[in-house]
Amino acid sequence: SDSKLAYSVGVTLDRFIKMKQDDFPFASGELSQLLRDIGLAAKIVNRETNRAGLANIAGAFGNTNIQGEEQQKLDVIANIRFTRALTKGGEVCAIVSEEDDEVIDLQNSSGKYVVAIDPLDGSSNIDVNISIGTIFSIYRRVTPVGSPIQPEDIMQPGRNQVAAGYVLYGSSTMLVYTTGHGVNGFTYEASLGEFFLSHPDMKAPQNGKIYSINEGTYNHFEPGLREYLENCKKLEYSARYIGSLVADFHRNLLKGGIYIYPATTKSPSGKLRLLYEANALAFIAEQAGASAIDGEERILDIQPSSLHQRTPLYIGSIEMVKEVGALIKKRRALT
Ligand code: P6P
Repeated sequence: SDSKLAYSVGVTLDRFIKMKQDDFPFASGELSQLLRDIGLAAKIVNRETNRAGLANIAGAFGNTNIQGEEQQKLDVIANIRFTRALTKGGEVCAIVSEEDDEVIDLQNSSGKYVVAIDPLDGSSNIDVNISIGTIFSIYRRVTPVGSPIQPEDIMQPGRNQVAAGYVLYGSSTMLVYTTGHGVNGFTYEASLGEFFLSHPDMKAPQNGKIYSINEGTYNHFEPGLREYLENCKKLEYSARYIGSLVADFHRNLLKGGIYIYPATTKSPSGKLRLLYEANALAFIAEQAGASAIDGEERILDIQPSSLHQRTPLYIGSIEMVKEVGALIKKRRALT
C-alpha cells in the first residue's frame, strides 16, 4: 500500500498529506492545509519545549529568561503558537482552547473548520522533564460558511470529527493523527525540520497487560472499577502512569493497555475535558481498533453541553475497555 511505500522511502508529513489528498480528489485541500498548519505549529512548540529547561534555569533567578524576555508559561506560548498558525492558515472559523474561557471567533467568513485544542497538556511535567503533549480535534462547522458562529458549530459530539491528533514532545517528538481513514504516526527529525512517517497505519493490540490510573483516590472509586483493578493485580499486570495523558495513551496504543481517569466522589465528572482531550483521543483510539467510554457510554456519542465540561475516560485496548465497562455496569445495577 502507499503507506508501506511511504515508510520505505521516508515520506514527510507534507508529502503524505498530499498523497492522501490525491486519494480524495473531491477534497478541497483546505483540511490538508489545516493539517500542515498544525504540523508547523508543532515544530515551533517543539523547539520552545526543548528550550524551556534552559530558559527555566535562567528564569529561576527572577522572572526573565536568557533573552531577557518576560518568561511566559510554556502552555501560554503553545496556545499563542497554535492559535496564530490556525488563524494565518485561513481554513478555521473558531477555536476552543483549554487556555481560553470563551470560544475564539476568528471572524473568518471563509473558514469551514472548528478546532478544539489543548495546546500543552500536562505542562506541570515540564519542570521535571517528563513528556507533554498537544491534543486537537477538527470539525466542519454545521451552519453556513460566512454566517455568525452558532453554539451548534461548537457543541458537536465527537463522532462528527473530521480529523484528530496529538503531538507527543517526548524522547522524540511525534505527530499522530487520523482523518477517519486509519491512524498514522510521524517522527520529527529536528536536523531536517521535517516529520517523517514512522508508524504507518497504527493498530492497537486487542488486549494488553498495562493499566494506567492514579490510585491515590482508590477509596473514592466506584465498586466496578475497584473490582477491575483487583483483577489487574491478580493477573499481575503492569501499572504504568506517567501523569501525562498523551504519553500514557501513546504507549498503551502501541503496546496494548488501558488508561483510566474515573469519576470519583470528589470529582464526579472526572478531570479530563471532553471537547479537547477525550474526543480527539477517542477518535484516534477507535480508528486504531481500540475503544473509549466514559464508564458506560461511547465517548464519541456524548452530546456536549458546555465548553470545558469534564468526562470520566476509560480508553485503550478494546477487550480491556469492554471488561471494565461490564464490571461497572454490573455493579451499578446492584446499587
Ligand atoms: P492526576 C495532566 O494534568 C492531566 O491532564 C493528564 O495529562 C494526566 O494524565 C492527568 O491530568 C494527571 O492527573 O490527578 O493523576 O495528577
